Amino acid sequence: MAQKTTLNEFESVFPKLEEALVEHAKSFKLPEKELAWYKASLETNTVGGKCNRGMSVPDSVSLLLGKKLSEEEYFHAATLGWMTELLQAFFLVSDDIMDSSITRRGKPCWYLQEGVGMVAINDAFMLESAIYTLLKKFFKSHPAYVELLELFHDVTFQTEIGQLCDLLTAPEDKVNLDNFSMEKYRFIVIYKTAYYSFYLPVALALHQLNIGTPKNLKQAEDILIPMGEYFQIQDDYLDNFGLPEHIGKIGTDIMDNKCSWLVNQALAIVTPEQRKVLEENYGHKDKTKEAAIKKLYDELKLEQLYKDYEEKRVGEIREMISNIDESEGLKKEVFEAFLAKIYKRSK
Ligand code: DMA
Ligand code: MG
Ligand code: MG
Ligand code: MG
Repeated sequence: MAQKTTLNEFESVFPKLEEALVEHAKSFKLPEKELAWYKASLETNTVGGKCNRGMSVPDSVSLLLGKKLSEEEYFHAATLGWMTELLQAFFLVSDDIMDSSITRRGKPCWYLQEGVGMVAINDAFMLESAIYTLLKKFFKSHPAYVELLELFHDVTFQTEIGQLCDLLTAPEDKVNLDNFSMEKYRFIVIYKTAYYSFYLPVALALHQLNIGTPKNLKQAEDILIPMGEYFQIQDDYLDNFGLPEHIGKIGTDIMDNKCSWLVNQALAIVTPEQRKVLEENYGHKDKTKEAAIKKLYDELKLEQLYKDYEEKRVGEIREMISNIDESEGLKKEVFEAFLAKIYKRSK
């Protein structure tokens, strides 16, 4: 029988990885002060989240094997999981700078913490490098080492083109609602979120077990990309309708002029007068204007629209899962388990 990991169990692996990363930095005689900085950045930015992505690696490996993992299997799966969390940390540290965000995981964003500032940019790069340090140390002799390396490189690029499109579609103080469309939206979210958050953990699990066949990877991608798209739609919904106490961050999408799911839904149903409200108030760093948009979203009943979308989409994803071909070792439960983690989430 497969066994689900717990946050405690998963987090208990992190100190070993941190030690390996610190030892690696020490091998270049990195001075004490910088070593302590690196440790603080690793701990603050990598640990303390929900670890949905990271924990999905050991959970998937266990489901694929249909048994509780041995200590060694668990360590390797959790190490791959922590690499997804390092990739996420790299993206979040930079995303918060680019989005002018204030809080993350209930604390000030890293770049806003005492004495950090733009050093955060280099810290983001170092979080990314840590992935490859760990990969080399723990997976160098794994038969899928090159596949793992390429997977991280490919997914990183995919996320970066998504972020590029997200940012260029949201220029500061140049509001043009005609730039938004659901087609643009789908491109942004598939690349900025779905690949690294959903495809990556499952692809890592398949490679750990040497069943990353073209057929298995393709089937995983075909389901996990729509699932990741749904996840980012939840993120956009929660940006406005979620409670900061739950989501650990304060929404910035309206002020940031983002091509969010909500604004696209609004554009599809507004009257000409309501469109004027959008045109005059969207995308400004002004609390009163933001409040006018929030009021419009309520009038348009976007909360209910989202809930209806969620039910419909989850039904469709379940249908896709039921059609999976398990002949090369893939298992439907991997996708069911991932979906269960995010269905109706409030954080
Ligand atoms: C998330 O986009 C994408 C990446 C690559 C971090 P976002 O800016 O909506 O995320 P958040 O709401 O967490 O700032
Ligand atoms: Mg952001
Ligand atoms: Mg962003
Ligand atoms: Mg968001």
